[in-house]
Amino acid sequence: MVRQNHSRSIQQTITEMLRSEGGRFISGQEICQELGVSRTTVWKHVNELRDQGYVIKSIPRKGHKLIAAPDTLSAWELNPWLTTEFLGRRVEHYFSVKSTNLIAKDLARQGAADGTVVTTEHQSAGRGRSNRSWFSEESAGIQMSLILRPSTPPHSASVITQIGAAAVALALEAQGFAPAIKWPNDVLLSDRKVCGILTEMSCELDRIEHIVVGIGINVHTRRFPDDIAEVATSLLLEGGENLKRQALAGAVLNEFEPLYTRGLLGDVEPALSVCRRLSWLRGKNVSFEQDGVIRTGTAGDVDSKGRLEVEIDDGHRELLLSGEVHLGTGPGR
Ligand code: BT5
Repeated sequence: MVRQNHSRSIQQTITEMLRSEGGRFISGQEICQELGVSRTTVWKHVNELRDQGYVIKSIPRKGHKLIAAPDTLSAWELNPWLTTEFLGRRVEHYFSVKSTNLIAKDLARQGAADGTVVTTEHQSAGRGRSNRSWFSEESAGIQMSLILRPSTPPHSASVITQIGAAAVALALEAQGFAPAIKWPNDVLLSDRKVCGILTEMSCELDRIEHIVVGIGINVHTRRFPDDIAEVATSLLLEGGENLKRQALAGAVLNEFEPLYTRGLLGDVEPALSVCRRLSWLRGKNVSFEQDGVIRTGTAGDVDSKGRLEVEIDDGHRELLLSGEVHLGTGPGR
């Protein structure tokens, strides 16, 4: 795990000072004074910022000038895009981790605040449901995990995945895309998966300790590994050429917070109505496993609790709370 925010306050201050100078040079001395650190320390951090992709021009006796900032998901780069009250107000950003969900669960156990968000540029062991893996390419996607501490009972948690899917879909619609939501945790473009959501919960019998909502979005990915090449897509491949990951991650958090806050008050309709409007499964022949038996039927709507209605071929209706639903008669999709 390579942590990138150990020097956050110094690097944040340096980038803020360089930005506030509106493209002019700012002297090393001024930065030293503001931060109360030595010139050597300022140099070290300016160089570290360069390693992170900041283009900074430095001229002796003139100082430093910011030429370009990278599209990273650090706290201070994400912050200007947020309109939230609590979500993302603390961001833990890492260059590379196994999985942001694992980090978020650790942080949550250590008491991280409600709304803390973990972001990374790269996951070496990104996780899907049921021990499946999630592919990501360095700095090409959004990988983030939201730590939530809802006061609602554990049985209400499954709807949070759908709040996540609705938030991503709304953020994509605002960018001009036409997403569909494949119940319960996928967002699709042109029938291919562009986003997956992994919700994990730690709870007691009647109380949620914390929930971690992991969201992975393929943004700039051009090529996928062979095993998912037919089923995956990215915003770039769907025509989103110049999207900023920061803007999109911010938009997802901005959409998530009000849907979640309404959900906490017992009103999950704003999120579920988005899932219904954009439902990819409705009317399709589907199959799912129940008690070791594969059952087939026709997918209906998402009900008022976020469950998927399936009209079983023998005529009765099942309500699925979570789990796998495949198109047709078996796995493949
Ligand atoms: C998911 O699982 O779709 C949940 C993915 C959650 C990823 C986020 S990234 C941030 C956070 N940290 C993590 O470690 N995870 C979360 P599931 O429904 O089980 O789908 C997994 C399947 O999607 C895989 O078996 C592949 O078939 C496919 N897949 C893997 N990577 C993909 C990608 N980048 N784009 C599209 N499909 C992918």
